[in-house]
Amino acid sequence: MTQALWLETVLLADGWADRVRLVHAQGRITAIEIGAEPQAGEQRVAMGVPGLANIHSHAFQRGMAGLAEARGRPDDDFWSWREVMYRFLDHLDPDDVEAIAAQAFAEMLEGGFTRVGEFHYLHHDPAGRPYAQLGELSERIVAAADQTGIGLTLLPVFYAHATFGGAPPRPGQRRFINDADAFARLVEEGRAACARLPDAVVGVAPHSLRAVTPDELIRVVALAPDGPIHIHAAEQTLEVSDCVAWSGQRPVAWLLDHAGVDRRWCLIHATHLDEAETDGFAASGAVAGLCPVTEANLGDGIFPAARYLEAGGAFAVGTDSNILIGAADELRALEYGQRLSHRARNVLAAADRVSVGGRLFDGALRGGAKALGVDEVGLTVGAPLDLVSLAKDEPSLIGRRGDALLDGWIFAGRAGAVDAVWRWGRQVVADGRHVDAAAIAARYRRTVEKVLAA
Ligand code: NGQ
Ligand code: ZN
Repeated sequence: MTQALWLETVLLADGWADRVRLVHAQGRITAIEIGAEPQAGEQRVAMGVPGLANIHSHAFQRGMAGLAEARGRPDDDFWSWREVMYRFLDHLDPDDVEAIAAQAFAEMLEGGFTRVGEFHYLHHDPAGRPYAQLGELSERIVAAADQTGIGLTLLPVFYAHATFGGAPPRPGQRRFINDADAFARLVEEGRAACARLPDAVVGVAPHSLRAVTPDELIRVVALAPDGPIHIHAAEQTLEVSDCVAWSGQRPVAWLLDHAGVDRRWCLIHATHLDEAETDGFAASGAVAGLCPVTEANLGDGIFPAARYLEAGGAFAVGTDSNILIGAADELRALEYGQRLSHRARNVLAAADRVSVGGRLFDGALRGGAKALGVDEVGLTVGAPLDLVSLAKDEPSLIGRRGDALLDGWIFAGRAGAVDAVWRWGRQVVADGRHVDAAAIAARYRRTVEKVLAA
């Protein structure tokens, strides 16, 4: 069935346009009319932007958001946070994983993301035994995507070792571990599970150079020869020094030299780069998968975004630990990290795009599509109708036009700035809430109460 939306102003793939009708059928845009008159009975939107990709999520971690913010030992750091996270995931059964993922995915839609790259590494039961169906927990991620309507790029994670040099995994990692053959089956099952979603993509995710040997990396990448291929890299200085001790090279330098990193790849975090790595990475065509809110929360450090963008590097944003979920939050944190470290303002603006919001939104839109294996970028004929409506009574949007709307939303928008979202042509957020929010939240509440009481 053909349907249409009429927008007062909207950011199309080739720029802002006014009085636009987006005609869509079976999830995709079939026609765009600019300078159109609204028709009686047609749904109207004041200000629209394309939905962004959230390129890096561990959905289950939403369930422990805010629970690791009290000091556990005087030198709390990323690694002690990871111990808390491992203890939390020890309790989750398949229903819990689905309930938490549905809550996280609903919040992503409410926050302006219309597709998620789920970096999915929780595979086995709490004792580390495979479920009767190996891909049971991938199925649950797919079910949560199906229920919420979010676009899914499933990234099954290969994890085999505790650190560099093929070290055996630790007990806390038992739910993640597969050999190469089992992993190949897991990817196959993930593809089969995703067949029920309209436009899902399945890639692969070697977890990190800590968790995967070079031989395993080759086998894992061969399972998704066209990508997307995602890997955590250089988030922590300990990983950098361990990698140097193992190979004589830093993680990103090693990947660039040995792994065939190109536009199929997304390097998650890539926080700690020297200048040669920054420039080599930017030239590789791969995407930097930045997760600024989580990176701040975990005390990771600051990605050299100014130099990387100057060198033409592609980037996208992700919510990673899901401590707080929102597209504007990630883009704001990305720019603020740069302002704090450079003691300057409007650091990530470009000569040909002086609006920081415009530059960051456009960059994250392009990089996000590339990283999640989506061909179309933004609102254009043939692309999915994945649309975010900004609230016309949001104070920080009053009297703005064009990129100033993005600056207002990203830097000054409050909760509620996103008032409606369409994904695959269907309205999934109305009045700022997911259309199924009540049921999803009730199930999430029961799950978290149960898990925290355990
Ligand atoms: C993860 N999260 O896989 O959930 C990781 C922590 C690790 C982040 N890196 C575990 N933010 O890297 O070993
Ligand atoms: Zn991660």
